[in-house]
Amino acid sequence: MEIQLWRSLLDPYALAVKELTLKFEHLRQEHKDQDRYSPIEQVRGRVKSVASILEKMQRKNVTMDRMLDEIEDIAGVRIICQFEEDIDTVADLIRRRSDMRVKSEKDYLRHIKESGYRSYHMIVYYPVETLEGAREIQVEIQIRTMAMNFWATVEHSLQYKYKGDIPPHVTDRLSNAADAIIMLDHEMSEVRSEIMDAQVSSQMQMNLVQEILNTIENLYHLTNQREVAKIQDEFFRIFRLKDLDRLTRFQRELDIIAEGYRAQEVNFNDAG
Ligand code: 0O2
Repeated sequence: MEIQLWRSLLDPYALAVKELTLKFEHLRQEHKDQDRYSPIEQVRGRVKSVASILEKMQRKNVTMDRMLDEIEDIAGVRIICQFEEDIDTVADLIRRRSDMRVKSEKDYLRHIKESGYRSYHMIVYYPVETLEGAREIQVEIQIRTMAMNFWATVEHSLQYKYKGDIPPHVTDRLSNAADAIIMLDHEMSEVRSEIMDAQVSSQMQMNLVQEILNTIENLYHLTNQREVAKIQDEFFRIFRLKDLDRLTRFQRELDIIAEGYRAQEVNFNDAG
């Protein structure tokens, strides 16, 4: 029997997971930087353990030569959302991307699994560059809410503990918990727009404060330090008011002062 070199075999999968995790995290950051609500709350990735691959091959009767084709979740990325509505948004984002191609989709939101499992799955082809050249890797992307993820994580641990044969009294509890999770996601969706507004405002404030402090720091290097100290005092006074409009006005005024000194664009950490 041919010897399997698992580490080299799985290496491109590790690269795909790293790249995709970084890309989805970047997408989340882009939303935040532009004061927009991010449908992505958290990103996680993993390469399936060899033990888990072997177990799945046995269960599905897959031979070694068919493994890379038929075990579709060797590379796995999980995208966690706050609200159920975000799941469709993320799935759409993925369908529109030019750096991956969707192979198949499974909707366990509208077709809940018998276990109570809910999630949206997409298998995508993703190209990676290796020493041997370009390769297309299959990656399973699971998209689910935080609440769905909590349930799935707990259920997965119990499946492991009871080797797939969870006793009925625990199954009943899990089933009740799955119903409660549906309710919870539904309730959160009802106040979604309020929560989104609150989060966008808080992000806007964080971005504003960062911009103001950058400008103050740039001014510090360019102008009279006593003047800058006065500006800083005024900033602290306005910051304490917790009034986003006042903070926005202050930033505009500061920009005008900074324009005079061309301080806005200067990043002293990058200079020289
Ligand atoms: P791991 O440890 O997460 O890698 P299947 O026959 O159901 O095992 P299939 O047909 O390849 O798998 O695809 P499916 O149904 O989309 O499931 C793939 C993955 O979804 C699973 O991988 C789990 O991560 C998750 N999943 C599917 N069903 C359930 C469930 O009932 N409970 C939980 N907690 N997770 C589920 P693995 O290989 O099972 O595990």
